Amino acid sequence: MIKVATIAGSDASGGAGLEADLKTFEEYGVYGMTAVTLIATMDPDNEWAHGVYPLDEATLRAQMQTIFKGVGVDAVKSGMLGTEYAVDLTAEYVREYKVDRYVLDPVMVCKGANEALNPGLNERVASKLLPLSLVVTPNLFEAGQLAGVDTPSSIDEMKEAARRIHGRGARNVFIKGGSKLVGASSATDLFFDGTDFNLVDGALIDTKWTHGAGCTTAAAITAGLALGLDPYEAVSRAKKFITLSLRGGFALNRWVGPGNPSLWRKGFN
Ligand code: PXL
Repeated sequence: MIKVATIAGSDASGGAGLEADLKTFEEYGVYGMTAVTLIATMDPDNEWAHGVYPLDEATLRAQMQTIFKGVGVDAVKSGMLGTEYAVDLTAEYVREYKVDRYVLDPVMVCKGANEALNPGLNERVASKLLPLSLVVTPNLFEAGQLAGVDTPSSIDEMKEAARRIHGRGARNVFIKGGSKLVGASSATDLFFDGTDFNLVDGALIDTKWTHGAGCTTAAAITAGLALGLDPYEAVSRAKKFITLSLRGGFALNRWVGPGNPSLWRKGFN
């Protein structure tokens, strides 16, 4: 059995975070494990405002020991880390266990917000984790932050950000969210392996129910890598996976709605 792990937050509403990762791993037919960094909650009495409850360092380290020393992994993903020690433990275990297929999803904000929750932490993620990553999966905002430039607003600016992020140590850079560029008529993401740029195109799905799309995409890339795909193949398949999932997007309540990754299993691919 192919085994993958996610080091991520739990989203109590189930659409993002490690819940999205596990659902995606299941669709890919790989065995998923979790090191929980924090629990994210949403307040129905206060416009779905997010609460963040980190787990302490010893609890996180114990989960890392379970996974890396106790079992072993074919690929690893990290998502919302939330604390300095979660960043440091991720770097320590990826390095010590020589994890080659490590996907860094540099989660800085939940959807809607466009302000980094913790700029100091983002810099720590960039300096400690980019050099260990096989693939990094920023959205436009995160790409700007990692690259030290304004949020890209054109394909050329996405390319420049990708170049800079590659220069900081990521072996492959996948910038998501070209659909947000002015006038975009398709969902165009950008893949850069340090030599060539590839535009990864998908249909632009007209839905506001996209909660967890970033987590799902990075989890799909991780599972694809674990199954032996090369980075570009893994990204291309993940793009099909998330496009299909978003076609099945649905409302959980008036504030939030996730995609539906199970459409993949149901044969809509
Ligand atoms: O989608 C970003 C994200 C990642 N991880 C967790 C989250 C969210 C957004 O809600 O809750 C745990």
